[in-house]
Amino acid sequence: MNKDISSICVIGLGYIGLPTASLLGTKGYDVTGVDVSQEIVDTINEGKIHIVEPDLDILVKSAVNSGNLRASLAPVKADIFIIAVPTPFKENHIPDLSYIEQASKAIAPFIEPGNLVILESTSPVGTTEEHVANILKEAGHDIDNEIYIAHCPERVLPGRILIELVQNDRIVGGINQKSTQMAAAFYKEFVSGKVLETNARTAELSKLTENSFRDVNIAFANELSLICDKEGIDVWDLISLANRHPRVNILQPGPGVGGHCIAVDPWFIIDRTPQEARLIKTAREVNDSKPNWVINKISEKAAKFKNPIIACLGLAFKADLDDLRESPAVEIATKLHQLNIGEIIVCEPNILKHPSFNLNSVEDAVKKADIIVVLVDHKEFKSLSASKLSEKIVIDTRGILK
Ligand code: SAJ
Repeated sequence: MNKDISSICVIGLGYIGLPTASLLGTKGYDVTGVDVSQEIVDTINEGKIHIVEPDLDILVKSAVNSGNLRASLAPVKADIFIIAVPTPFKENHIPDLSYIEQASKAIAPFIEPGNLVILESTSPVGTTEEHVANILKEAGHDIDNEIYIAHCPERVLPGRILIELVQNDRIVGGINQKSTQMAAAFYKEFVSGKVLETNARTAELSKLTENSFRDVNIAFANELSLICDKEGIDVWDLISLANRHPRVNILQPGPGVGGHCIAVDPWFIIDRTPQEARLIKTAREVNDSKPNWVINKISEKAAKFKNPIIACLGLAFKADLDDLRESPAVEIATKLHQLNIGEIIVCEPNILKHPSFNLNSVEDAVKKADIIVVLVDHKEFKSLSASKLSEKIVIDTRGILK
């Protein structure tokens, strides 16, 4: 631990802020985590967590019990401020930077000369300079000489957050050289991967590029699934064969792309450079249209029954998580329900209740259903035996029941 830095204030206690705050707490820093939700603040102060992520409960409990982590509704003075708030989009896929702006305004009165402010939230190019730095400048801080501001995008994969938080390489880009150096020195204290230095704008675009790369590649797989369906070819066989080529590595098709990152971040590039980002936009459209394609497939099968029971297996945006944000599975189940083509029953082993659906166990859902639709590759579904499915119509959007 760097002796010059002892206190850290983390703004936003979600999927990134909470793991980061608790990791830093267990490394010996004095950490205050800030969130707008009283419920979240109370939960964390009891040493508990409000999200599902492997081992996070143990880390939070240990950081809180050691006295190094506490949650609060308001920021406090600190050596380093880390902003880890959401960056969703508004209508027409316009980035919504209001959470970043609110967080910057909230910490402004607590910042002192020598402090470092790090924006970890995924952000459109220019956000660190034009929003965070500008707000702090307007609040009276000397951003050129007295305080330091940098962007260090989070790059962790939900489900592997605690491992990747430490092991992944980090990209650090300051609004000036000194800010970059200060931020890089901080991450080197707890990251075992490389800490790579650049400027704020390149760091911003780098994060967006990584997620757009994945989106474009998933779109390729999803497009192949449509082509294979027309040609009567098994897309998973096709991909595993093509991937035997030493320079081919195709991702997996699915019911669409969900989550708060890959389905969102490419729009931050498209919004600023729409003429240039043609491939990135098309990929978004291919992936966003996949849920409707799945719904049409289910409707075709349902039309052969009088009032079929359709079991949707999974609501989360990907395997073995409770995260339903931007989930294509939720979109499909909701639209199927509205279409009135049968009785829709839902199974999601990672959540206890859902506002729109009564949840069934896997066994009940499979037993009752005429049509089974696999929407998420949860471990509970992978082990379904062929004998239980033999009488059913199965639409497997993840290719796990082969
Ligand atoms: N998906 C497919 N086929 C695939 C891979 C994924 O359909 O072959 C779907 C998933 O089911 C899911 C969506 O894509 O609906 C996104 O899942 P994901 O596992 O690809 O990514 P996320 O959103 O969980 O995390 C991504 C990661 N980015 C990259 O791998 C480039 C992670 O490292 C980032 O930190 C995270 O976004 C983020 O926070 O930006």
